Amino acid sequence: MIKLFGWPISSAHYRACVALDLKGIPYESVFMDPDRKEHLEAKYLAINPQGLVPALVDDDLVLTQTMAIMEYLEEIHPEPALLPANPAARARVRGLAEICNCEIHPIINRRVRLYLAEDMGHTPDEVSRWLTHWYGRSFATLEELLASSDAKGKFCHGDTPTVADIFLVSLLSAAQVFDVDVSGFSTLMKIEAACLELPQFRDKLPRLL
Ligand SMILES: N[C@@H](CCC(=O)N[C@@H](CS)C(=O)NCC(=O)O)C(=O)O
Repeated sequence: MIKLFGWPISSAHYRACVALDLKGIPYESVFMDPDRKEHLEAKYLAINPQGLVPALVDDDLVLTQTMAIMEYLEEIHPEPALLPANPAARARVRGLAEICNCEIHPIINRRVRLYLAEDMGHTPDEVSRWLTHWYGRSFATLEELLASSDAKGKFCHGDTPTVADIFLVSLLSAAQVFDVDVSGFSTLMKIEAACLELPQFRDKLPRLL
């Protein structure tokens, strides 16, 4: 059976869980404790030298990075599709997902927050300003792109969930854990609400754990 290394409040582990659950692929989560730095111990670094979660392990196969994991799942298990069939639509969906994956997550990540606080001596208020600023910039872009798009339906693209929704909900959920006010992004909020009607999105939501 597939093993998914992570921890319950990890937004990236959540993304892999939602993709696996939407596709109905069985797996087992192997949780580590980030406060005890288990993800930086030799045992896990042998699996993922980056020291980030999730890592998907299936016998000899080891995959890291949630976008790569989702693309792999899409190829081996195409239904239900998490990417539209049309190439232009696929690129649009990937572009929306990458705003979360490349422009938000790397700079609000745990190790960045810890570096700001512990190595650079920033106060909790300053770290909070950092998070609010960078979430706000990218959520404002996403709000604009989605609110003005004819391609948006109930979800980011049409009326079925795609990788864009999985990335969006994972980062909205993390923002709310950090008390970043996201209530002004009404289109994003509506998409999140539509996603959370589905048990695959709702059941492992980081903020509920
Ligand atoms: N782009 C990566 C991000 C992975 C990532 O940053 N995971 C976080 C947890 S949500 C992590 O492992 N953080 C550990 C740390 O910052 O020390 C992906 O999507 O898989």
